[in-house]
Amino acid sequence: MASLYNLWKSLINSLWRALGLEGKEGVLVVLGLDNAGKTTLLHRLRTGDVRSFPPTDRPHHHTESFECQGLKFQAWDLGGHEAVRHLWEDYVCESSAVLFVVDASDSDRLEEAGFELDALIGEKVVQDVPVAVLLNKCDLEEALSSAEICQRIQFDELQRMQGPDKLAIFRISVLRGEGYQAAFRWVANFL
Ligand SMILES: Nc1nc2c(ncn2[C@@H]2O[C@H](COP(=O)(O)OP(=O)(O)O)[C@@H](O)[C@H]2O)c(=O)[nH]1
Ligand SMILES: [Mg+2]
Repeated sequence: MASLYNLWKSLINSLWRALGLEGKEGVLVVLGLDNAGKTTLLHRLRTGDVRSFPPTDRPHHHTESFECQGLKFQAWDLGGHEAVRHLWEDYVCESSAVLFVVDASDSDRLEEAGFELDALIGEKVVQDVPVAVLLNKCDLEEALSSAEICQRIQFDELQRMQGPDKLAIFRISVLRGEGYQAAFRWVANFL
């Protein structure tokens, strides 16, 4: 048992090192519409496992969290769950950084994602908290270009409000294990 635990620990250590998170402490809040890929990302961070699994559409599980070596991850589904907004707002205020996951292949819900981002940044919920926008599912052919997504979520305006050094955008594929390393290294600078 002890050696299994050590194996797991060294796996997590090397994973953390690659992300620039080794020895860092803080609370990272993961936000985004349902189906963006938050659970998959957290699962990957927790286990190194990249398997695809069915969307988490269980109605009573709009939040999940895990804690590992001084880092606490707390994820929330946004959109249509206004009742729980005050819950995650409290977390965001106290957090070290926000990871905002967007499904880059879901053209129909980009405005909705942009609306939530605007609520977060425009209403000063995040204030000085850095926000990394993760355009996920870039492995899919139907994933939109960064330029189109930026235009549709009015990224320039968000950046003007948040400040260019506190808002960054990354193209990622959790499924392929690509892109989010750069995002975490950016976030790690603030921890
Ligand atoms: N093609 C592709 N699908 C993904 C990726 N990340 C997640 N998914 C899929 O998107 C769906 C929703 O993911 P989930 O993590 O449950 O989203 P959540 O609602 O934000 O927690 C699942 O079927 C995942 O397998 C990705 O990078 N590429
Ligand atoms: Mg989920």
